[in-house]
Amino acid sequence: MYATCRICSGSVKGTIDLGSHPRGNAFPKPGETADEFFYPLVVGMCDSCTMVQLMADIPQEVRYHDSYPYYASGSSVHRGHFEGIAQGFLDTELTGPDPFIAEIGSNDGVMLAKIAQAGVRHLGIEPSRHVAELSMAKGVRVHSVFFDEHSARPIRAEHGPADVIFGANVIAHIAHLASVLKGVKHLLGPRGIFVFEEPYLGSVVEQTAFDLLYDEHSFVFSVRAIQAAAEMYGLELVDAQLVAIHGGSMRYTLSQPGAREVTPGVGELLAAEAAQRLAEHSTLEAFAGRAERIRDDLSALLGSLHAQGKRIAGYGAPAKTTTVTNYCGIGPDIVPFVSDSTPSKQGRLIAGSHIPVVPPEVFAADYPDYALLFAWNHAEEIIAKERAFSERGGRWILYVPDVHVI
Ligand code: DWN
Ligand code: ZN
Repeated sequence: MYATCRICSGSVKGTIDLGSHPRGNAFPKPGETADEFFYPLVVGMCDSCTMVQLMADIPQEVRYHDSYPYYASGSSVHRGHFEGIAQGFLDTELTGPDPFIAEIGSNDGVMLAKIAQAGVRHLGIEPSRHVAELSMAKGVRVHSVFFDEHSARPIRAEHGPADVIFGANVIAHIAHLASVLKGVKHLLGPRGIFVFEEPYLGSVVEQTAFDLLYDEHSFVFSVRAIQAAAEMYGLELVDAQLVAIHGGSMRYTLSQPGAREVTPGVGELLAAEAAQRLAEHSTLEAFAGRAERIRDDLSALLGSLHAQGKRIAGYGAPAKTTTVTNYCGIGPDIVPFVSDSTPSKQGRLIAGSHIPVVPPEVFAADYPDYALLFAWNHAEEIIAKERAFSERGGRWILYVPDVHVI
């Protein structure tokens, strides 16, 4: 299976085929599952620019609907992370006479609220209206549009060039990335930086985190592919740093060409990617083989626990839950409910697998024997919070990087 590369128009060879899947964050209500949207979850790499991407085209309006249920403030670790990023910008990049920072996909304002408190000129660009409203309540200025080369023009005309453009867990979502890079080129000041962090292909491959593949992730970035994409659209990759969030992310910094010095980290990461053979189709094929092994091991473990009469609950309903439950055939017969702290997900179902999402109180009221940790990227925070479950003999099941019980 081949597709045309969204970045360079080269040829993308589909190598990871996880079958037919619904949208990761659809969360249908019970009784509203008849017309679920399904698409083929096939991911491949471009022969020319090496960008790893979803083969299918999914209209973005279908994804970031007004009730998009993800809140970046939902974890205390994430809140601290984004407040730290805001403070970093305030200390280093936003120190001039009248600095300006724009954030693409500002979500519930977790980062920009701190910028707003400091009285610095800012603009959140967030198409999902209800999360935009949450950030407005925190004093954040928001423009409810999709960012691209067209919407960037009136933003620059009104606010002037940006000292910083930021995006977290959003840039890899945008299928029209080429147009976003053109928009960034236009909005970014001569010494400005475009900083974005996204789940990292190197970490996804290393940990076999197949559940990070779903409709919202149009791309899984590598340093090599981002360097090529930046160059193609008149920007330069000047820094890249690994970040321990979402199971392994990379923070990229782009500038206008020649405006900033390229840090040694870029070369070091490129060398590490070459050693990992990250730009080879065979690496993705091997990843797909390991994902199948995890699927078989997890199905076998859950089946055997169920046969022994053990009670199993799911913990956390991130978008990843949709991929793993649908790929592994896990339904409410084996995992009768998933506990999640997000009110807008509660009372709804995991798309496709139709496991009901319930509030954490249901989990605590009658602890199961095993908890399948779908939000494995928050393992430390969750396991610490749920100490009482472990103390009463409860065990956690994890499946990344392999199936294990703790
Ligand atoms: O790209 C994306 C990423 C990286 O973030 C998005 N498209 C959306 C989001 O993906 P996700 O849904 O996989 O995010 P999380 O942060 O892994 O979601 C964690 C889920 O677990 C949330 O629904 C909240 C829940 N949770 C909980 O119930 N109790 C989380 C914590 C920390 C808890 O204690
Ligand atoms: Zn390409």
